[in-house]
Amino acid sequence: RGKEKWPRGDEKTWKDAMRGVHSELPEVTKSIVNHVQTSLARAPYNLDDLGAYQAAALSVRDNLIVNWNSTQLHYTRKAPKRAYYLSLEFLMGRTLSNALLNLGLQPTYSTSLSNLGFALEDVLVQERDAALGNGGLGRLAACYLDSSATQELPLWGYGLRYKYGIFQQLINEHDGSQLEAPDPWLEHQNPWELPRLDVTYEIRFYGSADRWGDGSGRAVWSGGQEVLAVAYDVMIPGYGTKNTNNLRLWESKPKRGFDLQSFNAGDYERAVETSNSAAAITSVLYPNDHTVFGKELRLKQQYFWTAASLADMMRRFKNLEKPISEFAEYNAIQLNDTHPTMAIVELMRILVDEEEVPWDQAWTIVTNTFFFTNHTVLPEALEKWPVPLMTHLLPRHMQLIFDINMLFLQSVEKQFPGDRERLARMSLIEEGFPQSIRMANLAVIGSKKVNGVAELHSDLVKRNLFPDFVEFYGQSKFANVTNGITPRRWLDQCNPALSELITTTLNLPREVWLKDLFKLEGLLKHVDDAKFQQRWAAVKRQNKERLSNFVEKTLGITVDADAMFDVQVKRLHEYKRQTLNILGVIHRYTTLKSMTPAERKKVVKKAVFFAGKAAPGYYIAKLTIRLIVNVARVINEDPDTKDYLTLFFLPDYSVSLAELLIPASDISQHISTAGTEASGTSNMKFCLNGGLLVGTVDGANIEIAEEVGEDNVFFFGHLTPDVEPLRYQHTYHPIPVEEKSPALAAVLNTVSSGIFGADGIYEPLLNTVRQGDFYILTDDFDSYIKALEMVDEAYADRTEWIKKSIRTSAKMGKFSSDRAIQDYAQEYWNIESTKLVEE
Ligand code: GLG
Repeated sequence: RGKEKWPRGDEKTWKDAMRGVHSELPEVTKSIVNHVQTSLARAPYNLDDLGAYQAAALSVRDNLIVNWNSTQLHYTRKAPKRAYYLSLEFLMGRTLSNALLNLGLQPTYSTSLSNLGFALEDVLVQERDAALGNGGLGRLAACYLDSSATQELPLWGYGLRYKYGIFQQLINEHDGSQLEAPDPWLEHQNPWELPRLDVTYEIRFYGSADRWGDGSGRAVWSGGQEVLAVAYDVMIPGYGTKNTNNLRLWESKPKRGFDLQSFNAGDYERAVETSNSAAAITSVLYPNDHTVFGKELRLKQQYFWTAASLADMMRRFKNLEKPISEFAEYNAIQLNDTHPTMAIVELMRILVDEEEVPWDQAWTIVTNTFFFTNHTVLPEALEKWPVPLMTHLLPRHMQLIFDINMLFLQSVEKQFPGDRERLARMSLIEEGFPQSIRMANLAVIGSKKVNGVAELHSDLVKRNLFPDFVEFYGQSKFANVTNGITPRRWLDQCNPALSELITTTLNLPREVWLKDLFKLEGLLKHVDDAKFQQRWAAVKRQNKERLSNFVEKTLGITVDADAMFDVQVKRLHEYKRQTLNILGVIHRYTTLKSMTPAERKKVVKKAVFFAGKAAPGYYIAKLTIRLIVNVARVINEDPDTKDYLTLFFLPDYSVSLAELLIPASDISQHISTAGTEASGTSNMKFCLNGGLLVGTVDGANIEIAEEVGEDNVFFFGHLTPDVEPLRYQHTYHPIPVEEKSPALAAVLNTVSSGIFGADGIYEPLLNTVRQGDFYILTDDFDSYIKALEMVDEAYADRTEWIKKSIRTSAKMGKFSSDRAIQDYAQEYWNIESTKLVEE
């Protein structure tokens, strides 16, 4: 030993803090050091960044717990109406930086950590993402939690505490294909959750249901298997307020350790098996996006979660000592897609069987409590459960669904006598072998209001998904809430330099504009100010360098930060058309190849970035990834072109990676077939950070263009009403690609020629375009290429481009999730802000 040396930070600060005698040290420093010594039981000598993260997180958590406790107590005392957001997915990402921002403790922790020898930014990246979601739907839920706390609304989230979140994506070095690895995110302790071992409920599966047979509709459900739901609470701090909301996640556990009888009989394996099957319920997040597999375990998850959540709400409501008839006056429940639809049936069961509420009154309570958001019009994503499976797993609920359906169809019959086809369309039961339950129909009839997530989408929900229901209930049950994003994470945290520039330019405290995003319009006054333009461009440049450094570290390839950064990041799906993008890249590559060196010099340099996961069983999506990776390998090595065009597939897309990519984009692509992307939310994030949008006339792209002005976006492609006729044409009167788009045909042939991998491996992907072309790539390719040419042209005029970028950010006020959550609070849930007041 001998040469023991203080490794990091200020020795005296450490020693004073450890002795706990020095009163002049900041509280934060003492608290961090105290957690190092006690909670972590570590010595400062060998403390690394991860240890520093853990100690800092525990110290921040102490603050959160105080606020969280006071908020919950305050809500209990005031007993306001509450709202509950039921979502199978919450894609939270990292928490520490968000908690620091919302608590206003960023500067304090930065200083304290630096005195202890750590840089805040190195500490922050030690945190693992909480990735309990697939994509937009899960991230939307996370943004809404942030906004509900910020707006001081009494809202709780309810979800599942998956042991494994979304899989980790790896790229096979050999052939470029996607590999999946588990995401054991709880391996290190999670400081952001509070286990509530005292908050548990018993959840029943299987067994039998016996009707009373007295005409009351009541029944007794007994037997089967019981599983324990244990609550874990995640604290959700609001920005610029002490209000701290709650996200309650359920973990499943066997009711009694394991089956002692089998164990004693010497059958150890069987004894553990029962305990495994209970634990399996919350073990993994289903990695599917826009596809539904009718797996029993998934239905188990849905019921386990909704039953535990409702039992919890019921217990809280009972503490108010109000008559059960007032349940809907104190509780509003938002269904995030059809996943929590069983909650409708479960509340019916509780009311009818347990609370002995007469059927009609129970149904009135239910239909005043629930609200349903639809997130997609893709038919393959609308959930349907086989009747035999439901009967086996939840026999009582199957009876209730049949009863609800019978009474519902009677009322339809009354309004539309003799219209049997209409009854068949509206029924909760779809005929077939086997019969199945249409969860979307159940969600509609069990809810007070139904909404889509952008204007166009809400329109399609009415016209294409539920036209019969609109006729039956009238227009007013169906409405729109355009999605939003939290500007705290998606501007201030991910782009601190831009946030700083905005604050000084608006000459407003950032607390003001971060809570009222319409204030960004004030930037318009400065759009012609050359100094401001320069600063704006410098921030973008700095973010591009930050991304370049990351790419160099992870992929070992240098990126020229002078190039235009063109980004498409989202789940891989045919309707999102990453294929269109990669075929466009190949077109650009072959065009460059055909040029003389002198001609190439005039072309705008471009770096194209892709990231996104494909569902493990989605063959075509995985093949698209493989094509992107292999095209990148060819292009990035080609001495003729690599100075003008580079291509990157960044593995393992996540919230944290998005935070790095989004601020660095010059353009981003949102190019779904018109009418297929319900809203999109990353489009909002890119535009908020001054990236321009290339897109189709789809989802929230339309409303973004309305706000920022059509001359600041690059639109292309056919419109929604064109899509069906084109599909019809592709199916019944196909025109060869060569005829419709010679340019596209040439690109397809280039891929077929084998320069990105021989043996025809990409043929199945290319054939989706050559035959059927369901996502109308052939029809949109030429106008897509034109749009990209216009992007190049516009980019060449740097000043004009910077102005476009400023104008875009300035007009993004509408897309704050604060606006969206207020819309839900006022128009749907009827809940009010309940500010925590200090006593
Ligand atoms: C969906 C849609 C997106 C939408 C998101 C949030 O596909 O267009 O933005 O929900 O509403 N499943 C999704 O990601």
